[in-house]
Amino acid sequence: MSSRPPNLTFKLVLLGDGRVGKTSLVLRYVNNVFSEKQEATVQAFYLKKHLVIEGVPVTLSIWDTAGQERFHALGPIYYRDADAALLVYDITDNDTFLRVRKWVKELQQMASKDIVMAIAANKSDLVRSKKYDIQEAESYAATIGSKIFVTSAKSGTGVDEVFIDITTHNRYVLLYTTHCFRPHTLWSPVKASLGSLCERVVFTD
Ligand SMILES: Nc1nc2c(ncn2[C@@H]2O[C@H](COP(=O)(O)OP(=O)(O)OP(=O)(O)O)[C@@H](O)[C@H]2O)c(=O)[nH]1
Ligand SMILES: [Mg+2]
Repeated sequence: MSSRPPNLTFKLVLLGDGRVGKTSLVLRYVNNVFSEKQEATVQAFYLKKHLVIEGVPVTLSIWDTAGQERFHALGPIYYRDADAALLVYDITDNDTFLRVRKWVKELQQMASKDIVMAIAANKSDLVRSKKYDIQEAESYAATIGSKIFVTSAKSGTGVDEVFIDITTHNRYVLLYTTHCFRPHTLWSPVKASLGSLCERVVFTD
């Protein structure tokens, strides 16, 4: 392995109903901008973000899909080989949460069984008193081994947290940062068994 740590590339797909704020979350995270007049996505939108997790450079390949029903059938193109899915709903509109459940079912049947999922309860700036009713969403997230993040693309609340958390929980990033990038911390039989994995987990940007 070279002394320079390799760049891990990690594919993240955003799914959710139309108008819930998927594109706005991505643009807030990558470019730190927000528009009240964000236009609906047609098919999908791609952006890249470089970040460093535990000293390891990671490239996030972000596929922001179109939420309008007429684009639903395109979903598999984007989630088929995704490492993670960020499921977005609008905290002020319960119907959009039902759509999250539908996407989860579809991912469980069609996507990689190792896909990491997180849920963003977006538009939290629209909820007065900051008393979010996300209990139902939290219980549901627990049943699918996932977490809820309360976000606002408008104010920026929770946005970095959700993207960083989902990246950190990617199994390759976890394995690489804990087992490969710091091999001296490993017990040697474990190191030997992971050796080939560490060699394989080399992605180029
Ligand atoms: N108040 C508020 N408005 C938001 C937030 N996020 C997005 N919006 C607004 O909601 C509308 C839809 O946002 P988009 O980011 O286009 O939603 P989308 O999920 O990408 O929609 P599709 O591309 O149609 O799937 C826009 O007018 C945004 O300005 C937020 O956190 N708070
Ligand atoms: Mg969009």
